Amino acid sequence: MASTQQQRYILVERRDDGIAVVRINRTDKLNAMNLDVIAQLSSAMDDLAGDDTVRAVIITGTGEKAFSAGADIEYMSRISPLEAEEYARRGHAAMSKVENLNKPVIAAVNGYALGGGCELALACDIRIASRNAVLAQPEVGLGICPGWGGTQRLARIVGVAKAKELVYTGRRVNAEEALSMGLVNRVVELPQLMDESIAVAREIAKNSAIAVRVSKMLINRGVESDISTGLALEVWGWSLCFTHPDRAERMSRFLQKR
Ligand code: DAK
Repeated sequence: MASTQQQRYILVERRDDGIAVVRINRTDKLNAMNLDVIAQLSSAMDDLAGDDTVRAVIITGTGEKAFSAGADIEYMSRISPLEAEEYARRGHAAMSKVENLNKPVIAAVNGYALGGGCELALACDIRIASRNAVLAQPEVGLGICPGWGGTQRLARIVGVAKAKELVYTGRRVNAEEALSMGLVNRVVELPQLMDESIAVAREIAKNSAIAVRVSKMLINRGVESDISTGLALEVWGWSLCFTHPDRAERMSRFLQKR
């Protein structure tokens, strides 16, 4: 299979506060995701899933211009149908690993998040955007539909009507508009983006990791289910928290006013 030479396209920084920062590192192509980027992102998610010292993950792009300009158009322009299938399969797997990682993932959207870049942000739990962020699903202009979850996750996050408008037109939205439609959770100035993302990650990290993990699983599975199934899952997830010493320790800490 055609593939660019192996470079470190994904940089993982494990901080001593339990937060890991994952950076897409392909600045010269505005962090566009070729097969190597996808493969390295996928393997980074596997590593982080197995690391209990990491309590929250932040994904961002290197540089000040782009979170990710999407799938690699140059690569897509020259691949065979079989390579396209592999690209699709691996891309979906990577996005699902982000979405279902056993700890929360924050997208720090530092500029363009287009096509697959927007879809990567959508797979994250929380999106914090810098003022210069631009988000869009421009795929239909390239003769393809969104393919890494954009037709599914976008509608679940902003609602069907807005998702249809964004996907059919491919229109770019700025950070403020993205905020107004719930596409991003908050907007900050670019120099504050990492501090703000780390602050949110720290707020998460001070809570019980098992309780946060169960909550993520319940919300993710719940939005795919009818309400009674989701509520039944919640009963089991809630009860599961009682198997972990964190619950007893944290409740007695409260009762003893520690
Ligand atoms: N792919 C490859 N290269 C890209 C790129 C991309 N998506 N975006 C930018 N680049 C490259 C440019 O070609 C240029 O490379 P050089 O010419 O310097 O070698 C470099 O990055 C800088 O870009 P520009 O010179 O264009 O920079 P500007 O500031 O002038 O413009 C821009 C920035 C973001 C407005 C522009 O670069 C742009 O429109 N880029 C394309 C954005 C886009 O349309 N993105 C959506 C791609 S489609 C799939 C599932 C999902 C998908 C695909 C497959 N499967 C299921 C298999 C997803 C599809 C997409 O994401």
